[in-house]
Amino acid sequence: MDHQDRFDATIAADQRIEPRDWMPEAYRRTLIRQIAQHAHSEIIGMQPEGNWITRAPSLRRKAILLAKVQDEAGHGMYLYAAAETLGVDREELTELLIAGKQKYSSIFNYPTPSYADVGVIGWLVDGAAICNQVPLCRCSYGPYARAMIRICKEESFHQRQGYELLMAMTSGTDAQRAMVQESVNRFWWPSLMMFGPPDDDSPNTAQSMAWNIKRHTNDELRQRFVDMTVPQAAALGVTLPDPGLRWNPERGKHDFTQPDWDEFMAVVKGSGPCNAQRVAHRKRAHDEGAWVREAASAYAAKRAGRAAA
Ligand code: FAQ
Repeated sequence: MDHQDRFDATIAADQRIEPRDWMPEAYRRTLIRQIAQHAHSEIIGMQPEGNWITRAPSLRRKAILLAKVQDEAGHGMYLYAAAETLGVDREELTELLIAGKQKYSSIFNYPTPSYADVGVIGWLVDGAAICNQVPLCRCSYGPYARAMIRICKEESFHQRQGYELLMAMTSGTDAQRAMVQESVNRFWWPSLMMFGPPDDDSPNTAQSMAWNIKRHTNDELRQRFVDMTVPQAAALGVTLPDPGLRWNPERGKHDFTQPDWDEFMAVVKGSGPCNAQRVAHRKRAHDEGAWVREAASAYAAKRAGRAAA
């Protein structure tokens, strides 16, 4: 059996590919692309909510938000580590992000002007992330699949904290309920875009599904998210801003309006409301951290020298 046959047989048997196994170059490249984008999303995704850490309305809310944002940094680290098993370097991936040569999720290019956005991000954005990521725990590439197990457990805590915050706000004053509704109106459409373009316009899905990297198409997961979210919105007493949203008894699913795919493409290409700000902030943090990386390498070199002596 040659390398390719062994790889094909492993995929056909729904088993895992591990870092030392032979893999086709295109499989490696697709994984690096997806895992790097995912890692960058976690790291850039710290910014919209991080914006509220200094202004959280109580010590309890601040502690919860700090923990969530720190978890996102941790997710970025697990994912960069998974990408490194494919032969790339984290430093190199960060440089590509800062140079605008690798993507991160469109959702993080929208602003967070209201504290209700913290709850709505937890509910809708983490909710969408969970829908998309639970199937990735069964991805054919071992290190990515294992990283996703831990990430999904933490994402479900994130989703709960968002929902709990929204429950508190919607049981509060009219002004608080209005804040929640206003935030839902802004985040609903970008949340639907998180799943990627419609299946007919998704160049990567078919091959990624054949390789057992993706387990469902973008449209299947988007539908699952809508069906999951509708009863949660009803329980909160908020309206999802889609006049076309209704239960379809024949399909046993909700019909809904597609988001504005031209807006999605513009955001992905760099013209979203916060793209420039997000990347500039990441670059500043990276530049300011240069001395830490230098000190860590000097320390590691010194220890290696001592061990060799
Ligand atoms: N934004 O052919 P497809 C989180 C690109 S959750 C930007 O369908 P694919 C947690 C796509 O890369 C968010 N670009 O691609 C959190 C491709 O371009 P390329 C991160 C997008 O890969 C919560 C092109 O469009 N989650 O961080 C987007 O088969 C709260 C054509 O698309 C993940 O990354 C988009 N929304 O499917 C953190 C999950 N959608 O690469 C903080 C893992 C598509 O050819 C706070 N990733 N594109 O140049 C995936 O599941 C997949 O990569 C998809 C895209 C589903 C995102």
